[in-house]
Amino acid sequence: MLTLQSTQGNHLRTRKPSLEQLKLMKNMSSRAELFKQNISFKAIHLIQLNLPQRNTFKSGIGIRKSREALVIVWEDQNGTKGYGECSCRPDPYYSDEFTEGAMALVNKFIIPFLKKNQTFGDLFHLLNKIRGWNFTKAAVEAAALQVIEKNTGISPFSMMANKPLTEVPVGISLGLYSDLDEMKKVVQDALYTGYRRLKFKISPEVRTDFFDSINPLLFEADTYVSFDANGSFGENDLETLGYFVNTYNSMIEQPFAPSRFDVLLKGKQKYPSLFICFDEEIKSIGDLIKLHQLGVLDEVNLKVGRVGGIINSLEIINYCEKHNIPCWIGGMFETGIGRMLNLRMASYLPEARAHDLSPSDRYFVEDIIQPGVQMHEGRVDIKSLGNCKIDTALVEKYTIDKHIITI
Ligand code: OSB
Ligand code: MG
Repeated sequence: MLTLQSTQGNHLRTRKPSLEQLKLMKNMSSRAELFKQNISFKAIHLIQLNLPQRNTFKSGIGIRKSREALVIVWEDQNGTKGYGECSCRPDPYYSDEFTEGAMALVNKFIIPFLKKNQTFGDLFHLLNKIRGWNFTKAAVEAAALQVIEKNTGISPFSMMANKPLTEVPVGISLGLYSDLDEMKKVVQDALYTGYRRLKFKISPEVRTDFFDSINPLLFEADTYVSFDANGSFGENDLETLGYFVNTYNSMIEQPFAPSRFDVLLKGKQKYPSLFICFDEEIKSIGDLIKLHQLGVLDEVNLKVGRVGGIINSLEIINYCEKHNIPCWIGGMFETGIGRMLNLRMASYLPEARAHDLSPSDRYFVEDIIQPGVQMHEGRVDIKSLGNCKIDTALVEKYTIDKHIITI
């Protein structure tokens, strides 16, 4: 079991700019270069998919048996296509976005403002004028950026000073279990498969006695263990939360509801060693800076969609690096389209222990990219992703609704 050191109290200490960061500052012009790129527009395709999952997944948010995904395709005047995945849920229970709402937003507040030709800067401005709807904006941005990269070779990742990793360590997120034998088997399988981290969903109703019985397995293994409460603990649930704080000396993701700062302070006061990773609560760099400067943030689960896209994510990664904040990439059960982007983003986080980015076959009977994302000994080889192509026949097979909107 690894011990984490709290960054509390250190939050105002920053590193001197390293050579890498100086290089980064020099590279800032490439952001301007990207923003100047022209992107032409012919059509947006809104494709709703329903991908059967291998297993039912239960968390504090709800139960999932299949992944209802929204793929947004940007088609330019030459027929070049870029793909983005809107990874919000079909219901507004993780964030306030939901699939049908996302489609309405694109139809009403994005497409009518697109021109035959614009710069990426124009598009970025148009998207960021819209408040909220981060998953939706991120999908449009990702699709457009893919078109630009296909046409010019210029990508936002070229703004990064660090060289990307060639391999990315990944973990597994395990749901809530009501059957101990099932839970034990899943844990044994996950340890055997070689995941670099096991993340358990927890809630105030969680059976801590189940954890008592699997702890020998967990403590014996050399795998990091963490927990994700999806904001489910209130001030009357601190005793249950204490079980996880005191038993594991590990990280707890989003223990309290976003914005319940009062409960957060009570929790931190009661358990000084409570090490908090924020998920739902960080939707922008401003949220991150606020929690950091208030001294309550220990770690960040960065979801590209949740913060409104790639450009915003890279800004967050740079802030975390500068302030020594551990940061890793989270997931929303993305299909191969979103998963490949997440993995690419993860390759720019050399310090991350593991990301919530398991291989395709952990989630789906069949992914829409072929081959699917593969993992070896808990790592995904970034180069191998170059072979993963969107399989249009499979996209069709799992499509439940499709709209093509042109101007
Ligand atoms: O809280 O991290 C979360 C999935 C959907 C909504 C919220 C969360 C999650 C996960 C999935 O934990 C992790 C994964 O994709 O492997
Ligand atoms: Mg989470």
